[in-house]
Amino acid sequence: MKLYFHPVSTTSRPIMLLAADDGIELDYEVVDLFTGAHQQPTYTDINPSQQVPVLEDDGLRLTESSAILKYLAEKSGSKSYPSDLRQRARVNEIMDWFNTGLYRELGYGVIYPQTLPNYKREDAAVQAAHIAWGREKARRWLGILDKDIIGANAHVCGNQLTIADYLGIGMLSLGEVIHLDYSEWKNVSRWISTMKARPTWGKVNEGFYTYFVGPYKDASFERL
Ligand SMILES: N[C@@H](CCC(=O)N[C@@H](CS)C(=O)NCC(=O)O)C(=O)O
Repeated sequence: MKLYFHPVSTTSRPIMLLAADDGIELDYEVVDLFTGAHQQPTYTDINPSQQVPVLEDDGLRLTESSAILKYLAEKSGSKSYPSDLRQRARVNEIMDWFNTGLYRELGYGVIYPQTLPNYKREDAAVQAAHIAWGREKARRWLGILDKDIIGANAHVCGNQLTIADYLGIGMLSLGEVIHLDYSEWKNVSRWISTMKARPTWGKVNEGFYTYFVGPYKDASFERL
């Protein structure tokens, strides 16, 4: 199986983490987002959305990180995607919640407009209003993640690690680029520490820290 990816990518890192944890063998092919390789015709033929990740498996071509996580976990029989119908439904629910709620406001509302030139609004007032909107909504989602989703549990779907944890930690760790401080959300902070303590975390996220977090270490940002 082949994974088109980029090492800093919020949506590639969860798949790399699952693969590393479960020993799933993938041929990794970097699509260099920094040089615009994803916008070239050869890659647009592979994914018209011009985004990573893309998984190829024997004639199947799959986009969308959430779908790829589910496919790989199901195919490899990973414990991180429970076979029990109700438990699996819960995992799917939380993955949708991350993708359609928290990521939109935290990633596209607050972090990307401050770090990626193509997401920055040209008009300063529009940029400020966009970030203010994102910040308020992201704070609300973080409160729900903290109190209602994680609560006293170790993980986002109870006490077992699931692919929802992999998807979510990609998004939450993105906050490190703009030095976000999640300490007021105690359960979220505890869960982030748990995920980052995984033995595979450092190696999988080496590129993220080198090429995304590192270059912004002395920059100042609007935070939460
Ligand atoms: N919904 C997609 C989003 C993929 C996505 O946003 N990928 C980013 C990297 S994290 C990308 O390729 N961005 C390039 C661009 O949009 O120009 C998924 O979950 O896979």
